[in-house]
Amino acid sequence: MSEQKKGKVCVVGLGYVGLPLAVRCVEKGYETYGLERDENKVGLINAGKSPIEEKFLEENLPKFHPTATTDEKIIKKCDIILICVPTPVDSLYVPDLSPVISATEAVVRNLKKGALVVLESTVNPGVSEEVVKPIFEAAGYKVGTDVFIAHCPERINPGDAKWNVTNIPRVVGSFNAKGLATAVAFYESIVDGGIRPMKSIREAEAVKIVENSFRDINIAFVNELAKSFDKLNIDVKDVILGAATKPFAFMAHFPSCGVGGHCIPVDPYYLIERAKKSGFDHKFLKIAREINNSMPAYTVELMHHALNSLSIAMKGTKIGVLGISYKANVDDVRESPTFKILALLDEHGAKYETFDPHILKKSSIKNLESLLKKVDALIIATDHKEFKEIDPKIFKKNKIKVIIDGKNCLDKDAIKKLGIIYKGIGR
Ligand code: SAJ
Repeated sequence: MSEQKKGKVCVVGLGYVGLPLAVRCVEKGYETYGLERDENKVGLINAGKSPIEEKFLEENLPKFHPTATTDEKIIKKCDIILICVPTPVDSLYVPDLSPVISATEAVVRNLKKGALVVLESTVNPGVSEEVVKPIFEAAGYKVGTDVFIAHCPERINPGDAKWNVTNIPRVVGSFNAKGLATAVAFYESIVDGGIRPMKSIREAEAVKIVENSFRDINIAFVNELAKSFDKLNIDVKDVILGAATKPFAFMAHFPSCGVGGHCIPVDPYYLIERAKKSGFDHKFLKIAREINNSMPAYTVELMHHALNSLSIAMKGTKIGVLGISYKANVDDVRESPTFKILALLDEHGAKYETFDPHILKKSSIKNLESLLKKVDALIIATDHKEFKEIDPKIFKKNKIKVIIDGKNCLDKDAIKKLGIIYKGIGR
């Protein structure tokens, strides 16, 4: 799209997905607004400060910040609306589309005729057709002429130094050729990676679910291997790294204390639930979810057995849990396995302290040294850089008796040489 033809953009939801997208639109010359319900975030963003600890945002937001507002009427001015709201699951893993529905309703209330509305939130195949489109039609809009609806699944990878909103290839689907062409042209104007038009909006919705389910089942595969190899006394990490020397047809994933985040543990449930409505049972996806959901308990059991081998009960023992974030070097706690680990430690009557340098507010102790002084055993729940750099001698100095390395990120041999019981996940 050339400069003069560029319309005004409104990004609905300025979180991990929407904010980098809005920043990129500003950088590419679009008059860009952000509709965000959190007033604090709005204030920070308008002051050019990132509410999220993220390298891309901290570097680019000060230079290219959108105009953020809590007022949905801003949509009336805009030709391109990008919906980037969360699509969580509830405690029974049933998908919750309410954020998508309320965002769509806000767009309908303020629609500028002829606008392009793109849903970036991850949804199961069918949501654009069965949920989003009817809301526009119920308001009397003709989809494909009064409004163009497309789906371009988000692919933000928090904490990734290489891949970000500027260069990650995207897929786009729509309800008709004009909607598709408009959406493809828009994304080609802001993304340096390729844009693949999909056969229909359903295929575009399915892509994201498939790519994240692919990751979830591969993680479940190595988590099951870890449990098996613990019994066979095989170091699963060494085996995976060995298998990864094969330059084709193998993609390394690694076992851990659990699968967290807003994507991987959530997205498969969208397909499981929708396929069930059409009479198909995704056994394999469900087994993978069960295996990954079992890892926090497996981790706590490893601690239980290790303490018992020293004739120490879990009850009353002080255990330090290092890491609250679901993923290394980010400050995101969504679906973090740490919360399940803490609940299980509670059930065992263990006393615990937590420390995460990226999430100090939720840490019960605000620095590593103070925590090490107070506990007898450790669970590493997040492989933050700060934890991987700890000199194992510090554990010895603080009389740590057991370390369960939930991310297989510490030096097993160095720790064992110091006479500390070390157990990883599958090593
Ligand atoms: N995890 C493992 N073993 C692995 C990889 C991850 O246990 O081999 C755990 C992590 O510790 C974390 C969870 O799984 O708790 C998710 O990790 P992730 O690296 O997949 O991080 P996410 O949730 O940020 O996933 C994003 C996804 N991006 C999008 O959905 C757009 C995902 O598609 C990417 O594949 C992933 O980043 C990535 O590749 O890093």
